[in-house]
Amino acid sequence: MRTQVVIIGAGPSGLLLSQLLHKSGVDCVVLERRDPDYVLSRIRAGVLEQGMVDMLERAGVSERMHKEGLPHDGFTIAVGDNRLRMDLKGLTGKNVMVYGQTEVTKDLMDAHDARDAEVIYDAENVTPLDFDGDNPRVTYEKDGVTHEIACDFICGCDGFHGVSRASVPDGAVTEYEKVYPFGWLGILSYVKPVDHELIYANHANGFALASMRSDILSRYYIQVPAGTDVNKWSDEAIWNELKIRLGAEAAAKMETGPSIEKSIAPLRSFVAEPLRFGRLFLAGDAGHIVPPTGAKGLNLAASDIHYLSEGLIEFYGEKSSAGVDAYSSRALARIWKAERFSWWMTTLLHQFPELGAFNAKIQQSEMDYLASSKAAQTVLAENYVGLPF
Ligand code: FAS
Ligand code: PHB
Repeated sequence: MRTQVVIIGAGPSGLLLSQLLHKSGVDCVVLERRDPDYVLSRIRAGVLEQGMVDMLERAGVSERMHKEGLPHDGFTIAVGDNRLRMDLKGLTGKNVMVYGQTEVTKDLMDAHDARDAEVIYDAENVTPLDFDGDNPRVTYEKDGVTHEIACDFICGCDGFHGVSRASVPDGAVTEYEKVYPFGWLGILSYVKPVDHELIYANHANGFALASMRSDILSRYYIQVPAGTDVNKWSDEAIWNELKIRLGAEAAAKMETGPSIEKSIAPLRSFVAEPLRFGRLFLAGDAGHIVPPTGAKGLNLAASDIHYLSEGLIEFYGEKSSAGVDAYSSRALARIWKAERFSWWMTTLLHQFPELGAFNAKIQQSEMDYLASSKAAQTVLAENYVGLPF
């Protein structure tokens, strides 16, 4: 079999890239090692930047998002007894869209199904080969049969634990990593959100986030030590901790109920450089990870795919390799800005007992400065709504 681009991974990065390439007449095949239900079962991001909204519109998959998504003009930060509403719209003229990654992925899957696109699920042992030359190829196994696809380019959209970055020769990639000593325990529950906007809280017990997926489906998180066993946390214990950490005002109106999903995400900052190895590209979580505090993970995948799809479409349309040659440096410039912001939001909003009382005073002074300075609020707001692509 031959195609122009093989995409490894049918998460949001891979499917968005595939949809944009298709709309510009570039042939591609997507190889996904799991089945669609598994991909949809992972509850992840909840906030879309305008850049991602624009990408979904360009991909022709934004109709349900505009119907069911929740545009948010701001959010609240609470550090100790201080609460501050970040007026995103007032400070930047922009807002964010609350619409779960699961829904984004479902909309992309539906668009692929509607055009009978080549997305091969349950593809085992996907292996990118010969990408250091001009004739890359990918092999995979399905139903016990080994298949080979010859192509021009391979796009590794296979996430942090994927095969693409792992296939790059030792020494060809530099990895930058910071692992945090805590994770986020998240629950999803069919209860009314505690507020009409998100609340990020840094309490002496730890971080908490009140988010949502709709006006009847809430998403909450609490900071837990790295390595925590999620089964050690009953729903009741989680609700009680959320009431403590989000404060009396939220506790008084918090609706509680059974969790329909409960999981712990580890927190790390990670960047691989470069994001290109001959005819192999890395995009999305395959190339970088941010702590979810700044709601950047999924949105960084969007800017990667913006640069990569533009470069590939230009390669086939205008016979120019300028775009693909510039991909890695263009993507990394925006990635590192999001890494900085996500790290900064994480250091502001989490408890670091190992850093002692001085760190706690620094966090309080950060909050005091934010509360007293429109300039400081504007810096936070312009990063949260998303820096330009
Ligand atoms: P993904 O990991 O989503 O998708 C990669 C796909 O490749 C998967 O379907 C996988 O099955 C497939 N794959 C892997 N290896 C393969 C192989 N060898 N062969 C074929 N296919 C392969 N971001 C936020 O903004 N907010 C959050 O709250 C948030 N929470 C998160 C919680 C967790 C547990 C994780 C892991 C991430 C979270 N993120 C969050 C970040 C997340 O949203 C990612 O940024 C987003 O999923 C990136 O999408 P992809 O790059 O498509 O990677
Ligand atoms: C979510 O709703 O899952 C969410 C929202 C904002 C974040 C992280 C996660 O910063």
